Amino acid sequence: MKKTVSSKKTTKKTNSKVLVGILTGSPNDLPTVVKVRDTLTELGIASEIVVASAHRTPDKVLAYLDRAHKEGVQVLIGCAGVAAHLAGVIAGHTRLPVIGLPLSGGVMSGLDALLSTVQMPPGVPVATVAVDGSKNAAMLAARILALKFPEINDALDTAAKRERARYDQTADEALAKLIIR
Ligand code: AIR
Repeated sequence: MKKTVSSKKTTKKTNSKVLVGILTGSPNDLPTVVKVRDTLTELGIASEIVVASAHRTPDKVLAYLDRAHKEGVQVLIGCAGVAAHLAGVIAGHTRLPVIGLPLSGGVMSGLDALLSTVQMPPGVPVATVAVDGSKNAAMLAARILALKFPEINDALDTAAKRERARYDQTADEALAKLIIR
């Protein structure tokens, strides 16, 4: 299958093999979806983005899943807006863990996508993150992979320490400004 965008830049190259397949329903979703790829790349996790719609190109979704299984992809992320059935359709065709990323847009600002993604029937789970929650979709994929890949666990530790330091520094600076005033 062509027209996939793989992560080329990995800050810490732990594994060049694609571990995460990110599917999204429209090219218009890409500005939000690329943030999933970027967060994974920062953690040294190779991923690929595929534009395929559960409604417009269902055959393409299934063809990608077939390839992903053969190539050893470990986690799938389904991203879509409005009637967002992509993650659910993926979950119906795989045993791999599926993360749903509902996207905003449309008349309901993402509430429609959130419900369409999260309200799965018992037995077919989709781990759904917040509307436009690109970072958490990537972080959840990383946590799943960390069970199997120690280097990803290490990358998550390092990222958590960095975030903590940044948070503390921002808090200190904000408090210092209050005291100066
Ligand atoms: N979509 C595409 N096929 C099925 C769904 N649910 C979603 C896309 C996008 C929204 O419909 O994920 O968020 C609108 O798509 P477009 O291409 O009209 O901008």
